[in-house]
Amino acid sequence: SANDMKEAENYVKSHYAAPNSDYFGMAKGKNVIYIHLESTQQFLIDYKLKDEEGKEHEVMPFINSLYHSKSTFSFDNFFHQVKAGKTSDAETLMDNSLFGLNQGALMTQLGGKNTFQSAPNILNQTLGYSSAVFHGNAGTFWNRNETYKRWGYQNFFDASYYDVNDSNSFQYGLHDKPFFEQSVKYLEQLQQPFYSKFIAVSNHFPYSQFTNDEAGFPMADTNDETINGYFATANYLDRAVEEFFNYLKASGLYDNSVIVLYGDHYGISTSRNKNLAELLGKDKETWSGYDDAQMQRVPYMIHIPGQSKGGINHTYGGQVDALPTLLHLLGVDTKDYIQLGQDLLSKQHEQLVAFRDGDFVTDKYTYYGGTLYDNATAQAITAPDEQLKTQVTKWKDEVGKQLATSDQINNGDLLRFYTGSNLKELDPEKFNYKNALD
Ligand code: GP9
Ligand code: MN
Repeated sequence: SANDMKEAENYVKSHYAAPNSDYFGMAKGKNVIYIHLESTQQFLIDYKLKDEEGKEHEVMPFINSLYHSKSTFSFDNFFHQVKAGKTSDAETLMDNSLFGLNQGALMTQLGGKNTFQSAPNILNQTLGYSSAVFHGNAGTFWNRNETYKRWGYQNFFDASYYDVNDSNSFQYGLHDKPFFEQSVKYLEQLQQPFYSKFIAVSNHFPYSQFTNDEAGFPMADTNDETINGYFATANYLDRAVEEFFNYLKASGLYDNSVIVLYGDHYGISTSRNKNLAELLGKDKETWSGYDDAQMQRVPYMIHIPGQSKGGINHTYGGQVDALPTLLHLLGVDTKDYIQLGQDLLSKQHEQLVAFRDGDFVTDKYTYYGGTLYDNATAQAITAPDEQLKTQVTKWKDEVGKQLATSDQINNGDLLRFYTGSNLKELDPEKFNYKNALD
């Protein structure tokens, strides 16, 4: 009901983090190009895989160069917050600053029904942005073709726009190099400024897409085939992204764009982490829930060509924080929007990262699977003092409130009652994803 919306609004207002004037509007007027790094975890950044002879191979040299660039706001304590909706949950978080559902996938269950106030719609109505998603898989996967209309995406280039065949694809669609290559002719026709997202997919489980020879990158040598192939597919993704940047530079789009790279969720599931331990220089025997929690970091980098205020930012945050961060860089204040995250560059940003199941991480503590850990020692805290106990209870409540508000908004379809922003109602039926740009 409208009353429930009011309650959610009160929470959002009380949780709002104001933009930092050092960064607000820094990327005003620029195109936005999201590059979705499938299954890419933060530990791959700067990682070098040793081959049988002990020679080191850098997994993601190009993305590492962006990560260390002064033109990039890079975050090394940024966590995914997805659950069963995986990629689609990450998209929900990044485009809406709302969580996915606790069970199943929001995009499949509610994406074709609910009212949203998503990034492409906000940017269209406030600054005249056009918008598009590019993805070399069937448009129905995760109910994207319906959901995107309600998010305000004007164009969706799904597999039907690409030449996909047995030799350039696998079960989740077109491989990243042909994907970026074939996307260019559509991207060029978008009206600027645009908000766009490229969902690359080659680095998807089971990571057996390439054999050793095809990949041109060594396989890891563990007893776990999934882990063994992961580095080579990540390397392929890296090289595909580099090719895409080369195109952006050649076309002139690069200088007018903000390019945001993010990992959607883990690539190696928690049940396999012990098999990965040795490659990370860790002891399998002492691997704990603490370590599993730390593995949920994913890359988040905002590359703004021409500026040099970037660097590696250690703020703790998650995918829910991405939209307010980006909008503030583009010069759109988020105070009238219903967004559950906080600008990572805001002085008011609270370093409390909710996992979808109620666990959480802060800059000092990790609460995972019912156990509290000290980040400084990686050890469980079995007897916290009163002060810490009170603090942990407060964090649990805050995390619970953030997740519950998200669920109320989504399950109650509450945004249809929201009138506190200047956004006009969006008619999803006005978008037709067939024959775009004809
Ligand atoms: C395929 C895709 C995969 O279209 O986005 O999603 P995931 O399995 O990672 O959720
Ligand atoms: Mn995914």
